[in-house]
Amino acid sequence: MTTPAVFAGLGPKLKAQYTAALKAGSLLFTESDVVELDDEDIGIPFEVRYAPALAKKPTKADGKGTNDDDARPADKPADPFAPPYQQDLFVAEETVKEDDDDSGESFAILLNKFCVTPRHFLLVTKEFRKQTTPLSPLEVFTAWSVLKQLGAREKHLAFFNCGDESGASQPHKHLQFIPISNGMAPFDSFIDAHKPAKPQTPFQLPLPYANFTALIDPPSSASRPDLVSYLGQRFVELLDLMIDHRRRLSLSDPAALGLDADASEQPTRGIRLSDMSYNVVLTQRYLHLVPRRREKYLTARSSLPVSINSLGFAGMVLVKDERALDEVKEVGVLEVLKQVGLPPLDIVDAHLGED
Ligand code: B4P
Repeated sequence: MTTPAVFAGLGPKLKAQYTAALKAGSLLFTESDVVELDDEDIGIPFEVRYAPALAKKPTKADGKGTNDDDARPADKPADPFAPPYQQDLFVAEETVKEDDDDSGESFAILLNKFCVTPRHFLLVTKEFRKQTTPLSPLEVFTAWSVLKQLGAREKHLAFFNCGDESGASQPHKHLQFIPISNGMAPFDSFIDAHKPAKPQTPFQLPLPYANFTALIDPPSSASRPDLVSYLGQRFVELLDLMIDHRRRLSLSDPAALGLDADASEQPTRGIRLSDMSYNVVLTQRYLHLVPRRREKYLTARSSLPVSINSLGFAGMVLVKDERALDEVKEVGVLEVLKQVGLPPLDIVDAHLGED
């Protein structure tokens, strides 16, 4: 018996629900302009999306906590990803199991209420789980299966903002998905050009900030339990590298982590995975993880700092202010990403590529 596909028939459901929600006014689509900013040195075709209307949206820093707190009636729960779901935004729900003996994990797919790209949607856990917990093997598998299914018609990219400095504003566990308009994410070619000879080895791309990538290339005959375990393992390899990098950085450059120089005497002090901020980008072909130093790029001229989430590290930066846009154009996207990421370590690089 073949295992049924995860979220079967999702593409047409997403399209129909998005059209209905937009028409009903349940979803707020914000217009934006995209400026291409190819980096001449490394050749990544970065995209900067300028959405001035978003500047008026309340943020965590305004003490609003969630995106639609202002509009929330007193009796509505503060967690927008908890059931009962807003019907117009609800697309599907499913309990995904590793095998028949597994009780599985239940997920819902919801449209993003505040999107700047059409059909931006979220995969949320039905039970409340903290956004600061790492992705489970079944969560990586479910996200990858959704990408694979949708990719047959339209390529998508998934992302996970984890931790206070990652750009996350909602504490309920969620991954997000956006369609890739031309079928190629900005980092695809760069990753292809730097992939190691042994595809099973995670690697660091030559960028001015720490980053870790694992290629996804499971055997075509892999069973579902094998796939869950394979994808979970690929993600854990990246987490391991991030933890190792942080430990080494606490010795060599504690200030980069906001630590006192004394911290170098106790390199493991205070390191808890749930305290670490990082971004994850997932495509059908790779997982890319970037540890974070801070959420916002502080601009010199604009009063609006530029908040960077995982999409920044997928090569897509969002700005809400014209002066910030000019400044990003002037300094280049890599400089922005460098400031909000952590320094790369040669020593970690040396470990990558070993068996
Ligand atoms: P988080 O992980 O908490 O944070 P985020 O994506 O960075 O979004 P944020 O809310 O900080 O928005 P921002 O102004 O920076 O994600 C929560 C997600 O849930 C968001 O997508 C949010 O919109 C959505 N949401 C909140 N309340 C909801 C509700 N009641 N029902 C359903 N969904 C709800 O950015 C604005 C938007 O632009 C975000 O969606 C962001 O992901 C997206 N974006 C950022 N950079 C982009 C880029 N370069 N290209 C395209 N889109 C981009």
